[in-house]
Amino acid sequence: MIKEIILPDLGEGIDGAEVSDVTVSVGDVVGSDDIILVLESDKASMEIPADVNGSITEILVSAGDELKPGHILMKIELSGDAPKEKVPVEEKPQKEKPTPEIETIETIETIETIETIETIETKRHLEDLSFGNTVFASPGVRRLARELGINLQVIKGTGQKNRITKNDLNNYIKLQMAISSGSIPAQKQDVDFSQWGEVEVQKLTRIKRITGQRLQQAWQTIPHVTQFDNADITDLDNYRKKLKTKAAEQDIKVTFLPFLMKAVTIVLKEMPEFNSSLDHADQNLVLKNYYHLGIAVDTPFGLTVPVVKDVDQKSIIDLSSELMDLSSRARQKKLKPDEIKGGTFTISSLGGIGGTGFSPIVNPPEVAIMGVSKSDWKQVYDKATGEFHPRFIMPFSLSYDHRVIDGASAAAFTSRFASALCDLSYFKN
Ligand code: CAO
Repeated sequence: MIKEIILPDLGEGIDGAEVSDVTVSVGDVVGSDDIILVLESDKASMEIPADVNGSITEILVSAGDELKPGHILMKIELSGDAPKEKVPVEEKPQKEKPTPEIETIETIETIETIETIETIETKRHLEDLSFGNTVFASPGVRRLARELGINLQVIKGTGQKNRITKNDLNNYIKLQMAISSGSIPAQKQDVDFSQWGEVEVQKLTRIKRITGQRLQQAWQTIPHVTQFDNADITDLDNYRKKLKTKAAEQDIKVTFLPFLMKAVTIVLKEMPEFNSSLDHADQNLVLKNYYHLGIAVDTPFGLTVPVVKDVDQKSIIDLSSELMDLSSRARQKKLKPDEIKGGTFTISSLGGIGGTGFSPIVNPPEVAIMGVSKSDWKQVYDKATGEFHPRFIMPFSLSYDHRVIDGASAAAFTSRFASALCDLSYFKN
């Protein structure tokens, strides 16, 4: 029996990937775990297994092809054990959101047919002020342009005698909306920097290009606020040192990160809106009862965010060893698609590098992200004794989507997180 091998769903936010290597040829006999294809997506290089046993009869893709989930990759003559048929995951049809574009068209129609209540004097004054005599446009077009603060002189008319039609205005509005939402980049001028000195041109990696687009979109569409705070991790540092020495015997490196992850899940359980997403229409909050943390990893190809699942159910040692594995495979582009999806909250730690604070960008569809900076010894005043004591202080920040989270909740979150780091009982099992 001949079966088609189909590209599975590649994970959250990945709607396509490029074939970087086809690792089999027609006639090859493969097992279900054998890799038949290597893809490069925005976040990682992904190895696609055959998923069935058999002999390849036809290869329908080649290096350089851009693929989307559902694409037929190869045909295979099945053999041996019955294939592990996977139930295809059907994409739920996205409900159409009324787009501002449609609303704009309706507004234009309405304005053209309904008399406004502006006085004639006001109209005349505004028309003289804004548009002068060189622009030809109907009163309806002028009125809408005036309401939206659009100077008609910047629009090229396509009607008779260069008259600006309703369509011209409409197209101009659509273009401006696309530019401001980031879907069309504003036109940039190519600058010849070599006129001022020697230059070198480096091609951006695919991960950098796509991450850049996603960051820009997140920055433009999410109203960000960042809350800064400090945590006293003196006792935690002592405890970590002991655990680190013990874990080193098993070749496991215990850094601060697993403790931070554990403490974050404690606070997420207490404040569930931080572990949520807005639905597609921005009308409902989807609260998640699982705690999968994305961890930003710096790789030679750019930023990658593998996801550690069910952090609340894992020990510090389990988390440490999982972090070592995920960050090392991220740096070799060896993450699997399901290892970079399903995150509910992200931590970006620059604590091993330096800095006193930064404001990370929320990783959609999540609504909050924590940024961790390098801890340092500080003299802290003890009100009870009236003395200063050296304490190990970790600066951290929380950027959040202000549509979902209020400033007061964010301040409560960071305070609670700081206090959780002082309670070592959370980390002892
Ligand atoms: N304060 C003081 N020391 C810290 C610290 C902190 N907040 N965080 C880490 N350290 C220490 C570690 O404990 C370790 O020291 P020891 O060897 O004595 O234990 C050292 O710094 C190096 O840690 P690390 O960076 O190797 O390990 P980590 O678990 O802290 O982080 C990883 C792992 C993968 C997150 C990190 O290597 C990385 O890639 N960070 C960059 C993430 C990034 O680029 N974010 C920016 C994204 S833009 O928003």
